[in-house]
Amino acid sequence: MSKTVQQSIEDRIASRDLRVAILGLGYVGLPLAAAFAEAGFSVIGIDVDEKKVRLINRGASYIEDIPNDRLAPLVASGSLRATSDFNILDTCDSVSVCVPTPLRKTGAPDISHILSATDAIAKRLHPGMIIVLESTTYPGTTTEVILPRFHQEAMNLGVGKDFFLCFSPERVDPGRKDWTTKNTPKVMGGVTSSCLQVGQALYESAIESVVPVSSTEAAELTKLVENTFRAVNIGLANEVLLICDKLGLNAWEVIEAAATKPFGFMKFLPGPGLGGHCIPIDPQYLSWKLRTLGYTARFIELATEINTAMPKYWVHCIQDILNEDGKPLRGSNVLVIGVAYKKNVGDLRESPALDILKLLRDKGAEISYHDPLVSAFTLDELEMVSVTDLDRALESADCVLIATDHASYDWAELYARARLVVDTRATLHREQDEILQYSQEQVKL
Ligand code: SAJ
Repeated sequence: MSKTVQQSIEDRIASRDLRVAILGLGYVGLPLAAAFAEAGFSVIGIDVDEKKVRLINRGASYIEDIPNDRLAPLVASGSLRATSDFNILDTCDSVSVCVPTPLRKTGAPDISHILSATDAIAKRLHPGMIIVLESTTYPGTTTEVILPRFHQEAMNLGVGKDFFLCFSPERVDPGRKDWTTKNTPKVMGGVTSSCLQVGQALYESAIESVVPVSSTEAAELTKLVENTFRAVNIGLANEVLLICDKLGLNAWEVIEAAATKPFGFMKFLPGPGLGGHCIPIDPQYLSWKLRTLGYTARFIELATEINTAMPKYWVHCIQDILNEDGKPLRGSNVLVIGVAYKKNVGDLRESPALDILKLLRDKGAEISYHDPLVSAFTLDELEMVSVTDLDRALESADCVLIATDHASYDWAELYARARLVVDTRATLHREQDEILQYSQEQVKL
């Protein structure tokens, strides 16, 4: 009896006789491509950005988590190559879709990248093909949006029989060294049980553990719950800061003390606001979907309200501390330390530091910034360049705002040189004894 499509594809997975495509070569796609290539597959990375394609084919990485000395050997051996030609999908057996899912200006999900990837695949859908969507999206995208497009284009092919469709959310934490694409458990749901079996067999050959769930919707929601959990708890940490401000207490001291509880507590810290391309965005995908079902996800909406108000809170702190020094914000020189959305990365996406800079500029302050990982950027039309002489900039600033606590800074040195400091990360004041070293008028947490 001839083998079913599923049996033959599973045999080819086992013998690594499979051409794996990764569509979208960003901070998710490139590490995934490397993991499959290192697992012995022939991997084709596909991206619309010719520059990325050229860099990869030269063994040059643009993703901090994938150093050149890991990428170059994969390219040199022929295990991994990149292209911008989508026709290559005709010869690929699997394709993992790792494209961005931002928000529209209206706050609604923008799945346009998923749609164009789906249409490109649908045109080239062939028997035995495995499609795994990794991009974070609202529950229902895989079965209500992607699957119908495949069936329109390839009426003769049946899902779960001729091709296999899964959702498996990415869990990349940029900059993290301990948990990587390879060793972070990977949740996966299939449109049918055979889809899940095939998708799981493929991913288990490159990733240490795959966590099967009952449907693609369950997998889509799992990711949103993970990131909503973070956004809501960061919102709570920021509200603890606002509460401590009213009570004249140090939020970091209180939260660090609470974190000594060995069970039943998970530490989140206040900050300048919520940055990155995931945590501020993903919960909005969930609340949008729920609104279409007539439900308001109040925790998400409240956390968003608190988190997005943090830049304004910190600008008021700067105004207050300058006021106590007899200086108006207008015309004062404010230096922002660290503009990336979190420590030790050079990524500006949704960074609250940018909102703080815009607010300061709109209130007439003279703004400048220093960030060892961000050399320059454009703030609306304003060209911003990181100051070169940090010591001089610290000494000439009327007030310094610490927005991103990159590990490379010497905080004691910075405080010693700065006249006034507003510290959104409490870089020095995690321990009680150090809190007493700086009188209140110099430091506003
Ligand atoms: N933040 C706080 N207080 C905290 C933690 C974070 O203000 O206690 C801020 C950060 O400064 C940053 C934002 O929240 O601006 C997001 O921080 P993050 O640590 O969640 O970092 P991301 O967005 O780079 O990575 C997250 C992953 N992080 C962790 O699990 C630690 C994870 O949620 C997802 O795998 C990933 O987003 C994603 O791609 O979805």
